[in-house]
Amino acid sequence: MIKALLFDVDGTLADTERDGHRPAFNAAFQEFGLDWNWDVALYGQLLAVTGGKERMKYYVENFRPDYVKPSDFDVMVAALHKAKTAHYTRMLAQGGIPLRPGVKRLLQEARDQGLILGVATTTTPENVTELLRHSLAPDGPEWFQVIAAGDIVPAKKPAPDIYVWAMRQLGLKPEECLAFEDSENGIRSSLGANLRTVVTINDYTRDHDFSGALAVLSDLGESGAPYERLDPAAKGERGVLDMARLRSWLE
Ligand code: XBP
Ligand code: MG
Repeated sequence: MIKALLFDVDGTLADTERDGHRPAFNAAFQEFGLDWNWDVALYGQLLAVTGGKERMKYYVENFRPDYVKPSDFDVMVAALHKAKTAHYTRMLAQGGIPLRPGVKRLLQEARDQGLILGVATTTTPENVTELLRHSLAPDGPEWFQVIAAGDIVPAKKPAPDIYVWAMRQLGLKPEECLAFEDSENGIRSSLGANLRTVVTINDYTRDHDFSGALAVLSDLGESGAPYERLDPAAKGERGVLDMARLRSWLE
């Protein structure tokens, strides 16, 4: 009996990475006078690491042997990330990043049917509330009974911690929930928490391994713009993912 839908944020609720987080990182690097610049291709490689602070450290360690870390490097990374988050939330406030197709429709329907909504994400909490407020509804954050985000857990995705934490807050078992993800790190996290998972891909993740997904879709679909089903089980199927179809998949 499905009681809750748990959503990843970046790449799932909205396509935030290429034109949102990435330019925000670059703006922070410029602000700090660093010659770091993450183009679209490099950022795609850096997305292997979840968490902005972790991603910057990964970049220095793996792509910048020339960079000499200052003694307070961790402090600097935290300050850089704070600046990046300010740039990103300002972008959201300017209404720059829309929700992906079908997201608002499914959230509204699930809410109308009394399901619990939750967020389980690696991103910073204020990035979630600002996205929901500006791209879903002014009371968007209040649609969700739990917003599990960022540093609230010790290990970020692909570790299952964030999903386990979210379900504990809701007092729900995995079989009562359904996860929505967009990436391999994400589905490894949700499957690690024993959650059935629907995947909607994006340009950065279309070639990821989504083995174990309940379904892999181009997006959630809207009437007049149906999704394309990409997993072998029903490749080519078209449709709109609504609660009736979800329930039929879960039975
Ligand atoms: C995506 C991430 C985040 C964002 C950047 O999270 O890994 O790190 O890329 O946001 P998810 P921060 O797909 O789990 O929503 O800089 O705030 O980490
Ligand atoms: Mg994601």
